[in-house]
Amino acid sequence: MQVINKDDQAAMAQELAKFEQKIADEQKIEPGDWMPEAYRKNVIRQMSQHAHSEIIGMQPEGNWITRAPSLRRKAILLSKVQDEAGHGLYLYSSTETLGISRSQMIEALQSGEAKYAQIFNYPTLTWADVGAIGWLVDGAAIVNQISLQRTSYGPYARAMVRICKEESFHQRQGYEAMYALAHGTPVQKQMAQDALDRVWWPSLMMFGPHDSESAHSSQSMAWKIKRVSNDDLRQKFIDQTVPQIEVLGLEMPDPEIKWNEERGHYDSGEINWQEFKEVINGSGPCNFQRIKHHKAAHQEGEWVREAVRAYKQKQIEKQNETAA
Ligand code: FAQ
Repeated sequence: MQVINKDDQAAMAQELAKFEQKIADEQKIEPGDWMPEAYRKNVIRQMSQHAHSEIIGMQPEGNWITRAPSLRRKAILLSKVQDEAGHGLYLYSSTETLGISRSQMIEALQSGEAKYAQIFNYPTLTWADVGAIGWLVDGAAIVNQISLQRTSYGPYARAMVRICKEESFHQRQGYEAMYALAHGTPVQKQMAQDALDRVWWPSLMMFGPHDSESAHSSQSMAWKIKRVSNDDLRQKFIDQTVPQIEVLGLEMPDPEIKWNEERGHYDSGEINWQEFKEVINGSGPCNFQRIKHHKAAHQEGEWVREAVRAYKQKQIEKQNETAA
């Protein structure tokens, strides 16, 4: 066990007080700043899981790129999926500022140690699912990410500002695709309804367990890593989405959705938390397939990493030659 002497303890207490003051003053914590180890670990956990979600999230939609119903839809979907890759890359880079390498994060994802958003473990059965993902999944992601623009870790907050702008386009294109289906033939409308019914509940689960069950919330809220609670964000999403369902002319995916005048919010039914637990613990419909595909794609990209290493080595040798 490491023994900390009194001087070191006093210095640490001072650093901790400075850190807490910064948090209280709404200042950002930056990569070179002192931070408690538990803060660093928690931000790495959340940011890397967020990055993994963006990357794994490319798979369900990527499945439809070759089958998009028109050139316009295909071009939009291609650029959206590329945006998700970009989001993953900003987030991996920002997470690296906390002293973890990208390969360590990938290893944690592939071994199952690190999670990613459960929603991406469901299949995309029809074209309408692609619309529903843009509308509901990106819609839920934005509600959360807007609050994360004020997260206390500087690089994460700045990444969120850029990501939110792109997610906003994603949400709109998804809604527009759903609108076209909902106002199309009876079969297309039914496809839109089925996609809404299937994607609705997993979208609500994206906000995580109820506040009372959330392991990390109280510490994350105290350190302003999270700015709004899981349940409050979920309610915000429900309140903004129900009127959109009405505009689409679709049936509510949950018969218990009802405006509550007293609360000033929509009431809704209870989420199937057993299903949530199973999916986050690896037993969702597509968990195995998602990680298998990730491993294969990562393996196929090994030649790029090899080339980067060889190039770096050459640069070092050149520098050494010039210095000699
Ligand atoms: N899925 O104590 P809490 C996107 C885990 S980006 C899987 O409440 P926390 C873009 C949680 O990790 C979507 N696991 O946790 C896109 C923890 O497990 P751990 C991703 C979940 O962190 C769109 C345990 O349960 N967005 O969609 C989930 O305080 C379309 C206890 O939970 C973010 O990651 C879940 N849904 O709150 C891409 C936003 N919920 O780590 C392609 C940033 C909880 O101890 C297509 N993250 N868990 O093993 C956050 O805001 C938070 O991490 C929460 C969870 C709110 C997700």
